[in-house]
Amino acid sequence: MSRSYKSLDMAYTSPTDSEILDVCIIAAREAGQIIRDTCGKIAVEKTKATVQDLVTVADKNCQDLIEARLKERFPFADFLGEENVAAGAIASAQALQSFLTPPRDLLFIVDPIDGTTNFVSGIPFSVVSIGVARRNELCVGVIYEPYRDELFTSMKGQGAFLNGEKRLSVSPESLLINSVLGFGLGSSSRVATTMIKGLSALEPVTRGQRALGSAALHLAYVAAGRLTVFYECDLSSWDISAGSLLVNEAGGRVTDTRGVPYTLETRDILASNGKGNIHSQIVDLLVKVGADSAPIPLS
Ligand code: LIP
Repeated sequence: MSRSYKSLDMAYTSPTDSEILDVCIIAAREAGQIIRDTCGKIAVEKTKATVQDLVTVADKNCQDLIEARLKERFPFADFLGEENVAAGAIASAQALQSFLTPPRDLLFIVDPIDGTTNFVSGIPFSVVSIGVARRNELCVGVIYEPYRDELFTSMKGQGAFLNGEKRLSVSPESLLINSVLGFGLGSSSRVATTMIKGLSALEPVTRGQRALGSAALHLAYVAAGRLTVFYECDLSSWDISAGSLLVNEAGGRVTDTRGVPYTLETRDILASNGKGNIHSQIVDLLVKVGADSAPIPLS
């Protein structure tokens, strides 16, 4: 059901981005403490589309906590959480579409634990990701990495910050050959095959490649200038919405892998520092070798 605040016969004042950010930070930090305290100690509860696509009780607990905190303050907002959506790319795209048409006054897009395989394995590379959109336009992004207590935040038009004080800026590097590329192989052979094709083309023309196991963390690192580029196919809105706003607000560029500007429906993402010809060179290379998308089989 679409909730338009104006249609409800109740006094409602739209919250400011700053008010939204403050509550997202509280929720992200609380969920982050669960992640930090239980990393490597929680068994896999089930798998989703593939055996590589893991879910634990912590994913659901963190999502429920985040939703409760956000709904306490913004009861009429809509909430799209990874753990509420059936497995697979088609279900993910359909779930998002149901929140975009008609547009919602306030939509929270949440991945409670991005980097679940790392979390299950005890590898300290997983984050909470909260993207916020007003009528389909991103306005707030929060990514919290609890192991190093690094809080990456952004509000549209107001820059991106680390721990609320250090302004984030993408890498100044302008040459592809000096670029460090973050990537993920996804959770299906269909995506991995495409990604490996892309990496085979990019490896000879870049300085290094890193797979940290979390799309949101990769995007936060592009915004922070630690990675030059992040590339991955077939991701969901909850993996990349917060990080895409961070990269844009840190002076970077976010498109799909064919160079089309990012939207909430983007699934094949290329984020870069936007310097020199780095972005366009990568787009041209991916399209040339057929690594710009991982088509979903219709049957
Ligand atoms: C993960 C992404 C990662 C991708 C994995 C998985 P999750 O999200 O962050 O980039 O390669 O397949 O989708 O499932 O840990 O929230």
